[in-house]
Amino acid sequence: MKLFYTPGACSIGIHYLLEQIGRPYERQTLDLKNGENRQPWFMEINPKAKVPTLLRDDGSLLTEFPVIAHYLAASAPEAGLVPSDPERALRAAELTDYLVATLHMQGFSRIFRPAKFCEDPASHEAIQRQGREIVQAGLAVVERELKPGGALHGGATFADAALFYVLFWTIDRVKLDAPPACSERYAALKATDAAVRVFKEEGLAS
Ligand SMILES: N[C@@H](CCC(=O)N[C@@H](CS)C(=O)NCC(=O)O)C(=O)O
Repeated sequence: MKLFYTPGACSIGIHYLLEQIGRPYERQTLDLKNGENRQPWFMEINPKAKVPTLLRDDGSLLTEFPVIAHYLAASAPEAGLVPSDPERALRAAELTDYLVATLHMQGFSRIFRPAKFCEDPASHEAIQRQGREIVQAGLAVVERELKPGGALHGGATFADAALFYVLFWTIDRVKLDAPPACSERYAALKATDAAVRVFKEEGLAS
């Protein structure tokens, strides 16, 4: 397997999951800032021009964070990241999709890249504010899932891969307030050996 990733991008969640399951893999960085993802050689591999991109051992391509996360977790049953309780597995998939489709794509995209939403620089501050509001509202929903009594309180699932990067952006990058169960989960994830290796390999301060 080979992971194409960009240090500090959402691909850090898949990098974390790969380290967690312990299967052999290669990794290759892509410089998104310099548009390396749009170079012909990469577009030939992944026409979506995005990270994370996973090339499997049979040469087939896997894209979209929730799908890659589910695939990796399912390919390493011994790691126990796909819950055996079907309801909990469903909630893990639901949370992963919400983190990626709403908090990342709707919220953080506005914060990091307001020009994607409107070219006029005068509008960027308002777009970023809207992004922060989307993230904060989303975190309140995530909090209900993680706190005691919530569907994903307790043991690890593949949703942690998405929690890892969304909470990394929330707490370490943008420095927004995160509710208590989200903060606790991030502290626990960050303290794992897998996370320590990932921060080091991506050249990020932990
Ligand atoms: N829907 C994709 C989104 C991935 C995504 O937006 N990745 C960003 C980095 S965090 C990217 O590759 N951006 C490059 C670009 O848009 O040019 C997924 O779930 O994997």
